Amino acid sequence: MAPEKEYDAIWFGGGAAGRFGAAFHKALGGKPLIVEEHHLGGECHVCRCAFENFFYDQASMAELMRLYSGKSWYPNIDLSNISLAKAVESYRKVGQPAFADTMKHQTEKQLGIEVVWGKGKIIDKNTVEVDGKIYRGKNLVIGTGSRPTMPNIPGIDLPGVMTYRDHPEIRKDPKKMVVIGGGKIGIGKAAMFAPFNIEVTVLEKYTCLPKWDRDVRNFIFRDFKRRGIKIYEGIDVKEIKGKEKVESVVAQFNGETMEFPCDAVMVSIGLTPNSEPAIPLGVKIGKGNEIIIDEGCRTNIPGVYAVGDAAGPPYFMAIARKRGMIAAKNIAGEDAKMDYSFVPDHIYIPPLEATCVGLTEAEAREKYGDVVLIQVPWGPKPKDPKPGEYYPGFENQGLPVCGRMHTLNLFFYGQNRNGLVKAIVDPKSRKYLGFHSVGDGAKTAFQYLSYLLKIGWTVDQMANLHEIFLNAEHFIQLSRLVAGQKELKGFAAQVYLEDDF
Ligand code: COM
Repeated sequence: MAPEKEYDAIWFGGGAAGRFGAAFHKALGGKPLIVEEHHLGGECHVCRCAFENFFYDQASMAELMRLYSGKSWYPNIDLSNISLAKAVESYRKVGQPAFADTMKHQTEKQLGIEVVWGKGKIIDKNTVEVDGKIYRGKNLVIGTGSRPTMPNIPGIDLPGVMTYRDHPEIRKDPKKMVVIGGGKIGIGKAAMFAPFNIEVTVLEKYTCLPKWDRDVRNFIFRDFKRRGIKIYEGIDVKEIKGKEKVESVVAQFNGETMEFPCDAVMVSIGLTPNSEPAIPLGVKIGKGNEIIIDEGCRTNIPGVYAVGDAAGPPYFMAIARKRGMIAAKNIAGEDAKMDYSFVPDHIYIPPLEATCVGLTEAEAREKYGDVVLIQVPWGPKPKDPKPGEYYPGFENQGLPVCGRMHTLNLFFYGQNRNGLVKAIVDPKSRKYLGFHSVGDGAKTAFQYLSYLLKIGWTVDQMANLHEIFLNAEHFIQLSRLVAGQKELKGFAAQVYLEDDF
């Protein structure tokens, strides 16, 4: 078979990494070809970020209706009509195909990148076959993504057991759901399912959100408690039971066997890179099934690169896209390297979101000793606040408030569920070490805060910025309040928020 054309690189997989890499490659003057079986943008608009964003809106709406129904001037809302199945149906009908078109249009028409559609087969490091046609590339970039990791337990194949991939496919509203795995996907899913009248229980073998700052974890788990979302940590799931479909989950907890009745199970214990298509090339594969790459996204085979989730964690769209960009630069003859420092992290917990970048307080104390916290709230909140009431003595209950449009509403009517803002500073250098937030709309700022951390931004520099009050994350004004201190101390009388979830 004669090759169709020769390309500077074949991008095997047109997900976030392949699409952005090919675009960067073309912009640098190269000739890329994307080989894609399903969708440009990968799983994004099928079941990952675009879907998550849409579903977050839906879940926030449901949660806000629940919170505000009948309060103040808000009408009483019939909450029995809230439906997860209906919410995802509209995504399937409109959102998913619309996003797919956008990606296709942007890639092929706007950017003019060649795409060959179909299931590709890697023949060798310069040759890919698609539907009997041969395509030749000087370089090959593997961007085949990842899949959910499934535990090897009885019942895992029962109908009703799903992963994030099946979430948009739900056709009937579950009543009781068990989420296996309390990482950011599991906690985010729990927070998103609960507003839809679903009783949610999270079972985590070790610790939920172990890498997150204690105060953010406390905020989330206290909020879960109030909303009736149950969490078990240190619990070992042994079996999923059911005749025709899932009926319960059996687990060992503190030496006891426990059974959790449910009609749906969401498995979220991690991701496994799809490295298999690259194995025949002889690329090195790591313990987690990832393709091993160097800082320049090169595999051990010259001219073969791996990008995105296929090359292992961190599993984050920005990292996928940046790996694509770095591979493109290196294909074009540069010597570019990935920088994994100060990568932000984010979870939707409707109607709010949690975002962080840099060190947690515990990590900062270990590394820098006495650190300064610039934080609100900085002490206990009323235990079971009634909507619309003021609680003297809890001076931090609502001000300064954290977040955007929901903040004041959540303070006044939402049982004091407005968020948390925390910056950690090294008092000697006055440089920030980490930023943490629970709020509404703060995540946008973290894209830039991660860069400020990297360049060693100080409290004094932050205090010189121009805030547009009320803003979503409050770091400018909070820093300005203390930046005048010669010896940086932060706020007086910091009182820890208790672990009371
Ligand atoms: C995520 C998909 S929206 S991509 O990164 O734009 O291709």
